[in-house]
Amino acid sequence: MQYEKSMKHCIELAKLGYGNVSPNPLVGCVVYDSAGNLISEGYHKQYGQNHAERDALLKLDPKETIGGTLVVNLEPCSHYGKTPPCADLIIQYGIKRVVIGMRDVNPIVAGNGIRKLQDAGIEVVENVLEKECRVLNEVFIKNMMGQQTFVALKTATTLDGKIAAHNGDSKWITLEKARSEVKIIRNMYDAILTSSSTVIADNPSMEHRCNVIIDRNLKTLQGDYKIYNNKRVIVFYDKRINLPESSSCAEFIKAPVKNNEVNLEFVFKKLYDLGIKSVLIEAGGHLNGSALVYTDKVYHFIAPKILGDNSGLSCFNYRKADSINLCKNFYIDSIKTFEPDILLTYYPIDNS
Ligand code: AOF
Ligand code: ZN
Repeated sequence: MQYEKSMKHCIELAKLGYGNVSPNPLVGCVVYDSAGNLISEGYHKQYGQNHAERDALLKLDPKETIGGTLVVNLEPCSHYGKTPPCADLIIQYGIKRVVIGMRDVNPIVAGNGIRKLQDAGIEVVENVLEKECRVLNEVFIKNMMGQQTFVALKTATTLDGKIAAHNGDSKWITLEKARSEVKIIRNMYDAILTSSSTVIADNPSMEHRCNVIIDRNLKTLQGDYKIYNNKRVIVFYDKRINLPESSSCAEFIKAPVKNNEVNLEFVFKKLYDLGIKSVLIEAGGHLNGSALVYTDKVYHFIAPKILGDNSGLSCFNYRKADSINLCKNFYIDSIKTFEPDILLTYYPIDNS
């Protein structure tokens, strides 16, 4: 049996949980009988509901699974949480071999699931497509390891790195295929974070279940902006100013301000405490630049256009490097085409 192909299948199933399982991991599972026939598949669908392994096994009669193989992208759990331990159910179903993508980083599980299976005489194959499985659950890993919100950032630029012309015109840099991919990316994150400047300049709807606006002086309260039509809106503002009494359109949070900027470390910490375990920043060069030190991942769409204007707006107003060896460095994880545009996905290299 080709485990890598089965693991890819698990990853695809797991992705069906995007938008519904946070703060839990994305998990998919497939089951084969003793002859190697695929007999079931499952995934974690909703926070608090069955784990992927339980979802896949409960569709079967234990007679069918005796001597079979179960493939799952995350180590089966060993604890009583919202549901009983998946490892126990796997043992009850007479599975002979369990193939795992990565060990669980949740300290309650962390190897205990594997031990439970091995103690019951089950063969455990570890680390199949481990890198892919870790990328799939990079948010869960950061949450568990550092109790911090995962910060992603999306930008769309011309070939010469501009997000708008000098007068602010930005519609449209990328075309339909790229823009529908953005909707898919947004759904992967618990919230979209933007700035008052972007709200005022573009009046975007940024449709999402949770939108966060950094608005130091509460400027967005002076207009009628579409972003406020979303389900949940959180606004961070300067703690030294007074909130107008009639402000009921959002949750308002007082934040410390330094050098005329809302303290982003405070913002991300507060979001984590509010249960927002991942955010996607969609803003202009100013917020993008300030957020870069906190950013875990960048989605950078590039349109095959040259603005050719030095005074066009750049995607990152970051600390100015006087020499190339002072640049902040990244590694490119993938390059995908959304014709006629491309999407580069990159991660920061530490200490640069
Ligand atoms: C999931 N889905 O398919 C697997 C998980 O609160 P609970 O009971 O849902 O448990 C959540 C933990 O269970 C989670 O942090 C992870 O360690 C483990 N495995 N979780 O949500 C799954 N297999
Ligand atoms: Zn479980």
